[in-house]
Amino acid sequence: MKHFTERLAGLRQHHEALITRPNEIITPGNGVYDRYRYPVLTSAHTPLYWRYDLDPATNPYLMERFGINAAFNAGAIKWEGQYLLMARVEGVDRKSFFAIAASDNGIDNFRFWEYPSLIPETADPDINIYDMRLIAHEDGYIYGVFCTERRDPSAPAYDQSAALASCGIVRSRDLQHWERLPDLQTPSPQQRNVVLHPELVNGRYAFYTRPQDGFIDAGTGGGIGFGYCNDITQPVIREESILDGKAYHTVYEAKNGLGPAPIKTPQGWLHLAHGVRNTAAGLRYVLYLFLTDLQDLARITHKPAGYFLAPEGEERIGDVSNVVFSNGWIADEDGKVFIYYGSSDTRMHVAVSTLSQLLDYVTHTPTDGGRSAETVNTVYRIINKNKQYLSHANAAYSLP
Ligand code: M1P
Repeated sequence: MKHFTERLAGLRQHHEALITRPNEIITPGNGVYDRYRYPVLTSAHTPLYWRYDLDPATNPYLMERFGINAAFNAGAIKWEGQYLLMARVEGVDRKSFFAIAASDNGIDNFRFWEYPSLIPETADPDINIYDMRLIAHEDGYIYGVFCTERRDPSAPAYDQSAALASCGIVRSRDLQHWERLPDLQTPSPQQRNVVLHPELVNGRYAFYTRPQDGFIDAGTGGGIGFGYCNDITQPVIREESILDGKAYHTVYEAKNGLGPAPIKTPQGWLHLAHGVRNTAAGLRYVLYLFLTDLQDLARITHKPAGYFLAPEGEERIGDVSNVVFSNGWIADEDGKVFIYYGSSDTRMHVAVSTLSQLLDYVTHTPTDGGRSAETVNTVYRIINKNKQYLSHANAAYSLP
């Protein structure tokens, strides 16, 4: 009993220290956003009372009865003055579920609510659910749009990894009670990274999609798609167009997908997405930004070349290494933007910017010239413009 009590005190102290650790900006940064040193959520942030049986009679060794493997790819929303992350929490049994963690400042002190979220099933139960996008829609509901995965019924018995990905939809008015709607139907055999646009368009619901042939490979699909649905309670998209396709020798050569719902700005809808390319070391996931027209939602007006944020340091390593993935951001009333991203399918981080910095980035960063020679031209243009500030060719600066 003494061992139990001492061990529990140690666990509690350790857990509390982790949750209350102040986060700090990594300087000097790139001027576009501030990265923060510590992850905002990890598996170790989950409450001890989810993982341990705290009864000394039934758990004398105080061992973990249910292990949590990871907490990542969270949807995000500001709710009653708090920053909420609806994380993809993955048990050691490899099943993901959703759980909400709240913070007062958006950068640290994220604490999980007492219970994980209860997501109702459809008649065809989900085997695994993940990557929630939270959308405060103009119809008054908060929608949760996520990936639901089931075994491919056509796969032979020897193949136990073939899966079908579809888009599941729930909605709520309090983030506690969720109503499940039918899964979204689209012309594509599989869907992942589906996002609901936050406003109605001529009375219709608009979705960003990501058509794909296979579970991992986008195949003939891929690209961020777009389509309308007339009735959200019977969600069907009959026509899907590609808004932002895959492109040779770019960071979204293999596939891409939208992140969170776009933010409305005076200059257009600001989008955060992930791009994937293949390397000898496997797939590499990075984040990029683009802007679409305020009226014509499927028309990109600005798109910087390359990535906006790529894995760095410990972010590079995890269950699926070399991955950053975002499905949640929060735009505050004062113009601050909290960009939440998962790294390597393991943990959650935050980077903070402002709408004005992000718009400056998206409208002034050079676009992809498509070839190395154009990249060199871009660097030449920057150097030549900077000439007036260089007092000596390779060295000193004389700034205004
Ligand atoms: O493992 C990397 C990511 O893979 C999937 O993203 P996509 O469909 O674009 O390949 C998702 O499973 C995502 O959760 C995961 O982080």
